Amino acid sequence: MSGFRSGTIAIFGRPNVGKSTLINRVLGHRLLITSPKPQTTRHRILGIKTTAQAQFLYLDTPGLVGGGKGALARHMDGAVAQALGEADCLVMVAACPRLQEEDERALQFVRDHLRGRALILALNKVDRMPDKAQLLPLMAELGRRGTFAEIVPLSARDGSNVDALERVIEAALPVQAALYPEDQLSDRNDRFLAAEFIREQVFRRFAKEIPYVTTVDIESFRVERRLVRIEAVIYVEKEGQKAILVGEGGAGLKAVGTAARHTLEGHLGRKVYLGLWVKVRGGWSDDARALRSLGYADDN
Ligand SMILES: Nc1nc2c(ncn2[C@@H]2O[C@H](COP(=O)(O)OP(=O)(O)OP(=O)(O)O)[C@@H](O)[C@H]2O)c(=O)[nH]1
Ligand SMILES: [Mg+2]
Repeated sequence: MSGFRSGTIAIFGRPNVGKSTLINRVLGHRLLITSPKPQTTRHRILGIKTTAQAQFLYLDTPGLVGGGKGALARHMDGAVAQALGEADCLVMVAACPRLQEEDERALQFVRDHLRGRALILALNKVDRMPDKAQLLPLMAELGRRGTFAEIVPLSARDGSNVDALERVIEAALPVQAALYPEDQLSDRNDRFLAAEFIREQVFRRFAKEIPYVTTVDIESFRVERRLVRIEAVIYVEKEGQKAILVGEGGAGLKAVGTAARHTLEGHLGRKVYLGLWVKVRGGWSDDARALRSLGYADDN
């Protein structure tokens, strides 16, 4: 096919600006987990969209903080650096109503990785600017910096102007054949996504430190005739955290399981049985070997 474009797009920015929500919107599928808490995304994950003219390989990345301490923080910064290194097109996501100090730090981080590639700014959450007259001065101010080849205001939540971003990205991709089969949605398998959907519910339902001391391991994943049978363990660092997560009479764990099962059934288009346990594994987040055994080493 002449003129077909295909390439990798790194989606990066500070935590919580809506990177994963934006990719889900573009894909029209709930592939990536999202939550109101920062640092929800921990891995570099590919979301693939194929049209008649192009194949878009969107790389979701963990929110960029830079210089975080501990093995998990280093893993997350490394995942961003690797995505920026391999992408054809760089899209920084920021959120209305203004750029913050953490956005400036993310910008500083990418400046060292540009190598002549254009930088596109997706200015997300415009639905939060009730007075659109405020948007124009912000756009003008950002434009004057000369840092961004394009600035696209949009809302990942309601979908407005997301198509404009897709057009800008398409024009930036190299002319070449598709790199993945046209019906492939991700580079991650359903077993990996199952763990993510469980972790998503912990991020959405629990306050303070609980999400940050939690990881999920899928012990078995079996496709049976009538349903998909999944057994999973949620790891926390201390006994007290386990008690909070399990909740009174098991109510907390049950709510996590029910909601995660619904997301999984939506993704797989099949009935799911989900068996869920909580176990304590002290210090997993700062132990490089524990991280590897929990699947944190395979993406950087
Ligand atoms: N109002 C509004 N909220 C949004 C929009 N896009 C995302 N959000 C919300 O912002 C929060 C963060 O969204 P995520 O997609 O998880 O953000 P992220 O940048 O991937 O965050 P990390 O993975 O933690 O770096 C969620 O509560 C989203 O619902 C938007 O366009 N408008
Ligand atoms: Mg995310």
